Amino acid sequence: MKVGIVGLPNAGKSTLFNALTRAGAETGDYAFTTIDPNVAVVGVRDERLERVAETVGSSEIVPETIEFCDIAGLVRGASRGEGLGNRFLAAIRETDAICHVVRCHSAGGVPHPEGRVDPLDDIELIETELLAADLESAERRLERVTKQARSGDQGATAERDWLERVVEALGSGRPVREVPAPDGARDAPRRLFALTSKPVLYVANVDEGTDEVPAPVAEHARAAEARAVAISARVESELGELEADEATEMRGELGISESGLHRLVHAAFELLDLIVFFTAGEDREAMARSVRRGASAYEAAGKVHGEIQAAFVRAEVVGWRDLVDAGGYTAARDRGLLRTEGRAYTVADGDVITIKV
Ligand SMILES: Nc1nc2c(ncn2[C@@H]2O[C@H](COP(=O)(O)OP(=O)(O)OP(=O)(O)O)[C@@H](O)[C@H]2O)c(=O)[nH]1
Ligand SMILES: [Mg+2]
Repeated sequence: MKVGIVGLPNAGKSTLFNALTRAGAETGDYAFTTIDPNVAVVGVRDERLERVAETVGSSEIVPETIEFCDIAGLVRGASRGEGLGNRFLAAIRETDAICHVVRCHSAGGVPHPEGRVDPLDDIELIETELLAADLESAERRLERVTKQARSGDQGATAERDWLERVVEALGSGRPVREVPAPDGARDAPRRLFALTSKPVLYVANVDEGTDEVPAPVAEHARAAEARAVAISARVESELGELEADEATEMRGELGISESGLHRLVHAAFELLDLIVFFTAGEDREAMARSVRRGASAYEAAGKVHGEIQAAFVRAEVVGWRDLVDAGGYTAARDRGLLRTEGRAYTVADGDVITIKV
């Protein structure tokens, strides 16, 4: 899973990125601290996987990963070349989701590029720039596809018709995700790499000590069928520098129940409608992989390895908690908790799957 981080300069994008990745990207209280994109891959900590690994005696834990890409801030008029322009958006064209960081904290020492803190206005400003960037690329693509359509290519004709509707929607302020692709051009959205076709997760960068998304941001997210989480990027990045038990103690003192990062990752999985399954064995690695909700055991096998998928005979499946409670595979089998399933089995979140080849 790849996630691109957008927002105004000084919104806290790199601070959040560092908290997520511990990658040590440069942050600063001036606009355009980030110029070149920062990219880092992080393992998603999953306690269930740790318990499974312990139960079956795995040699190593291999978590699912997410790649985060932190780019320069967008300013009003970026599409017309203001600030650093919008070319750096190309770095996040191929991501699966957008994480939109919105400044909601009121720390006086951090200048706001518009000179005031107004989360909803900021969101609209950024979204206007994303629409403008998509309009530019949709117009370019439309020109190319129109030429192809002249030769009578049916796919190109369907894509052209779709792009015409896309250009019209973008021009009137509607995102690409609101223009469904017709049957004849199913692949067209993928080829456009539109930013406004991606699901959005709003991160409200709030004052420390709060963990509520400001109402206007929450409402905006709801209307857009997006998700929103409140995080203090600064607190999370400071906690990220502590040892795990120190951080837990600090969280207790600050009254933050669950790690903001955990909530963010959780929300990203929900946003993308992903679930997690595990594979684990004695003296082998214990691994977590995500699949879309509703995926079959056969698709899950493909996430593990192409060869394993090709050789799929059956799957042995047990819920992670059943496995842990039983104390191992043999006991789980004796209790009738370990089931044999075929390729078509629909994977459930938290399944531990052994693919038999
Ligand atoms: N008080 C407070 N300050 C924060 C918070 N998050 C970020 N900051 C500060 O805001 C400033 C800007 O943060 P950055 O993470 O560099 O912002 P950015 O969005 O990456 O900015 P550009 O790279 O310039 O686009 C830094 O001085 C941070 O320490 C927060 O949650 N609370
Ligand atoms: Mg930055």
